[in-house]
Amino acid sequence: MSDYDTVPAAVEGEDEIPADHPRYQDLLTRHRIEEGVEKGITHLQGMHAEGRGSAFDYLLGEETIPSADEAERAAAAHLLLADEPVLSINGNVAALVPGESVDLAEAVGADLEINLFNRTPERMTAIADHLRAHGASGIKGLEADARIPGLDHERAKVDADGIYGADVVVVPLEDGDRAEALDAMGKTEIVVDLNPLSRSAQVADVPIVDNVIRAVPNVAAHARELSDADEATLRGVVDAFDPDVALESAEARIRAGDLVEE
Ligand code: PTJ
Repeated sequence: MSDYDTVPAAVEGEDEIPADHPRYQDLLTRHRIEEGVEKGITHLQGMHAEGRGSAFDYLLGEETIPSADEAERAAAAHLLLADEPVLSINGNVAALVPGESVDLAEAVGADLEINLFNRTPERMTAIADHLRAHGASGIKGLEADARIPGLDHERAKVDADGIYGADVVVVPLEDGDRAEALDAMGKTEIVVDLNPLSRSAQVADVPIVDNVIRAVPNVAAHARELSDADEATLRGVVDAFDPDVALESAEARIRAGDLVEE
């Protein structure tokens, strides 16, 4: 029996969540998503997406598995090699890892672009303000002066000097349609998705099967560690990574069902 018979149901701020609670990370994630919805950043559907993700995370053991860490290192190398890298931000990512996304963008010289499935001017503004409050500048996605070919929903709207022109794009918590369309455009795609069977993870050059809350800071840490590496070393990291092996390893871990204690 854990010291915590109950989960704090409603907290005013995340510092009220006991850091030694066995489900701390899950509680923190839930709290940030709830706050994101209240602030008009996260869409209500984002709660559903989070619930799905958290079930997979539970089965993964709520930790970065070794194959995900390798993927995060390969992602860092891709981003450092890129000419025009862009990190795509939706309502869940903005709520869960705003400061961490700004930090990763700084570490690899990438732009942040807001791209929403449920796009409204109000949400675009709320997310841009939220990212700026966490230190972002030059946020892209607001112009929307280009379109991803073959997509008939709001996620097709991108900036010409952002996602449209990017060579490497990080797409966390993606819907499969856009991941496939970006793949068809020839982009190098780094996908963060806790479901190794999702279409986005399947088309990614680098599928990261990890919680975005752990993945984004870990890619930044790898990027800082690799920042002095020469091009040949970075290419070596990229070439050594096999997306199929990473996906198989994550699926095997989930199917092993070695459940963490509730
Ligand atoms: O903010 P918007 O309007 O762009 O909408 C964003 C959502 C997430 C609602 C939209 O993209 C959506 O509906 O996504 P899906 O199709 O539900 O896919 C979300 C995927 O992300 C699922 O495969 C989840 O398993 C995964 N996921 C959820 N939470 C996390 C996650 N992956 C990593 N970290 C998480 N915290």
